[in-house]
Amino acid sequence: MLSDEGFIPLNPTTYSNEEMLQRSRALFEQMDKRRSVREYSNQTFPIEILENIIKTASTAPSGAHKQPWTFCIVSSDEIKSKIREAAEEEELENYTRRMSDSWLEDLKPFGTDHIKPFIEVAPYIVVVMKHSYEFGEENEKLQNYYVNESVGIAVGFFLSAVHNAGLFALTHTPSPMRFLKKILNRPENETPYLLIPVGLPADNVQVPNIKRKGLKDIIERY
Ligand code: IYR
Repeated sequence: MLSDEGFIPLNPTTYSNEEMLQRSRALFEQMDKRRSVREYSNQTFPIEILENIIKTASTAPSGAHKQPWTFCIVSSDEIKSKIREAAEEEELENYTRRMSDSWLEDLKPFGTDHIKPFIEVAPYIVVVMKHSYEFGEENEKLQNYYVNESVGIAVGFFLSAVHNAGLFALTHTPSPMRFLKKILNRPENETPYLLIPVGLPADNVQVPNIKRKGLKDIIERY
């Protein structure tokens, strides 16, 4: 939503170089501790925390500021079970037929298979929907722009906010994800983008022993 006033002053908060150095380092050190988690405790947490996280996600920039996203929060055990059953059906097909040998080989270090208990165990499942277009007042179709980029950025903000809150998540894509639209009864302009369990890790969870690329592997200077 754009304000009626057209343009308003930015009133930016700015910092000295030293402060920027410290702040940038502190955020990196915090984000470097983020890990995807595949095994959850069933311990729940106040939904207001998740709402704050979703408000943070929705501060992301988007094409023409259309904010082409919906974050569906699933806490109903019945709906989680339906989602798990349908997701495992697709994943069984993926692991046994659709994924190439090299893909399966690439996934070996992560120990994944088609069984997805986290969908039922995590207290909340957030299904992120992208809006390919919107409906206007007279049900006419209104265009959205750079929808994949916009929703991807919003999910990045979401994952950072989850980590900042001291919670854990997994970006899960039980593809094809059409079943999510059906189970959640979403309108025709929405397409499932990601399924994200959010919660606390199960006791003594282990994570894959992976390293992140260093600067020299991700930066080119010109
Ligand atoms: N969606 C499947 C397979 C999978 C694919 C990739 I690429 C991953 O990084 C992890 C898993 C699953 O969730 O098991």
